Formats: sequence, C-alpha cells, structure tokens
Amino acid sequence: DHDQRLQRALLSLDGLSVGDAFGQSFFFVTAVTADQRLEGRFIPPPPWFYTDDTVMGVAVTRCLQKHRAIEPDWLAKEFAKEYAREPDRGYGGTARGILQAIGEGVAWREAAGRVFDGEGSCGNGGAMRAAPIGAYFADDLQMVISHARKSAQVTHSHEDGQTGAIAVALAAAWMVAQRDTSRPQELEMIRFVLANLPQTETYWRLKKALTLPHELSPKTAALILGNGSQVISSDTVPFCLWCACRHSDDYAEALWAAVSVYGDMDTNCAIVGSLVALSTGHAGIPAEWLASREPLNLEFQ
Ligand code: R7I
Ligand code: MG
Ligand code: MG
Repeated sequence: DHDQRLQRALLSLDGLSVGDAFGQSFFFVTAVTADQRLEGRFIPPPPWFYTDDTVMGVAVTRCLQKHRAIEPDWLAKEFAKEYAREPDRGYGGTARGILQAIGEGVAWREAAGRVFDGEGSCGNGGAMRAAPIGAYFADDLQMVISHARKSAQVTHSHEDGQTGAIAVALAAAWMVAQRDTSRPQELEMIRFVLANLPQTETYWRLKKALTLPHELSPKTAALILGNGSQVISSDTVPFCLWCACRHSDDYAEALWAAVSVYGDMDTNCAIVGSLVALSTGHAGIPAEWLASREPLNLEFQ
C-alpha cells in the first residue's frame, strides 16, 4: 500500500519537475522566441533546468517515502539543507530568509511566523509542492488536508498560503480517483476542491472559475483568475486548477496552455503538470520532455 502510494507521489513529482523545468525555460528567452515557441509548439532546447519548485517537491516526496507522512520538523530541515546546498534555484524572496534562518537553527514556526509583520507568507510556494501529498493520501481526504497544511506551514504561516497547498493536494486526490473513468471532467474537480477548502482568498478566486464559459481561452481565463505574476497563492492556484481541468487528458497541451499566459511560468507549469500527470500516467508525459529535464537527484535514504 505504501509502495503504491509512493509510486503515485513519484508520478506527480515527475509531472511537477518536467513542468517546472519546461516553464522556467521560457523566462530566459526574448518575447519573440517565446511567441514562436508557443505558436509552433516548438519545445525548448535541452537541458531544461529545474527550480526551487522541484527541489521542494523532491523534499516533500522524500518525507513521504521516509516517514509515510509529513513531519514538519524533518521537512523544514530538509528544505533548509537543500537551500544551503543550492541557494540559486530561484527561491522566493521571503522564502530565502526563512530557509536561511531555519538553517541557522531558528525554529520553523518562528522563522515562518515573523515575516510580513507577523502575518506570514501567502506566496504560492506551499501550493507548488503539494500535489505529491494529495497523490500519496488520495483515498483519505482528512489526511490529504492535514498533511498538505503541515507541508506548507513550515514556510507559509499565512492561512491563504496553506489554503493554496490544500487546494492543489485535493485536486491531486481527485485526479487519482478519476484516472480510470472516461467521463468528461468539466469543472467537477473544482467543485470538489471548493467543497473541502477553507474559505480564504484562494477559495473566493477559485469560485470564479465556475462562472467561466466553456470555450474560454487560457489568456482570458488568466485575466480573471490570475497568472501568478504576484507570486501568491490566490493569484496562481485558481488558474492552474482551471487549466488542469480543461486539459486533464493531455499533459503537453495542459503545459502549453499554462505557459501561454506568462506570469509565474515555472510554478504554473509545475502545478498543472503535477496534477495532469496523475490523470495521464507516465505514458502521458512525452519521453522527449522527460529526457530534456535536468536529471533529478532523488537519493532516498
Ligand atoms: O511562496 P514562495 O516559496 O515563492 C514561490 C515562488 C515560486 O514562483 C517559485 O518558483 C519561486 O520563484 O518563488 O516564497 P515567498 O518569498 O514566501 O513568497 C513569494 C512572494 O510572494 C514574496 O516575495 C512576495 O512578493 C509575495 N508575498 C506577499 N506579498 C504581500 N503580502 C507572499 N506573501 C505576501 C504577503 O503576505
Ligand atoms: Mg521556481
Ligand atoms: Mg515560480
């Protein structure tokens, strides 16, 4: 049972890391090149380097492998260790200070709690790494919710930063439950997430997704739901869930749609990829895309 759960978390992690690396490769090209890629569906030349989204997703998955649960104290140390090893993976500005402090021995509760005048961060960093938790605990919603919250808490003490993580983990659990059904998804996944989500900012923004007409373009949807350019949960998670619903059976199309709205491209693609991979399976991630991603250091001890 643990092995099956772990296999699902690893599938989600592959979807996450390929998405992260694909999306981030659009940041360092001219607008003309990015437009050409999007227009012609030309994938970026390898290697695609992954960012903090993947490093933290790996740490979460290692935690599940080792502890069969999210152990915040262990996870905080692992995050800090990875940050110290590779500080230039593109971490959020506030996250850097928190991880530095944890590495210097400050308790995670203290380090995460004192930022933004004691409100804590509502950045999208909790959400970007949460899908493997939903994949792992898919058949137990209370575990999905409580462990997603724990995984976010070590860096995001703001309620909405945690809500974003819970939303993505719930979406992952839904994808696992639906993977063998061929019925059209529509926006059922979003209804399911809303029914189980704390009512903070991300909840209210996500609710707007239900009012969008079916044939809306990703660009228009992102104008209403956000494209992550603010790097916070409520500006990121609603569009990502909408995108994963709309393209739940096609990993590549889901990522092309996600990246086409610009904004927080690595994170949007990480979240969308981490969800859609659960529906398509490994076979749905194009082999060329997997091979283009910088190799992952999983080293499960
Ligand atoms: O949430 P976090 O780990 O950032 C993840 C993002 C992803 O895009 C990654 O790919 C990486 O690039 O960073 O890191 P934080 O530093 O906690 O949050 C990110 C940013 O969100 C902060 O630097 C702020 O700009 C913003 N932010 C807030 N702004 C106003 N008020 C987070 N919380 C607040 C807030 O409470
Ligand atoms: Mg990143
Ligand atoms: Mg990002």
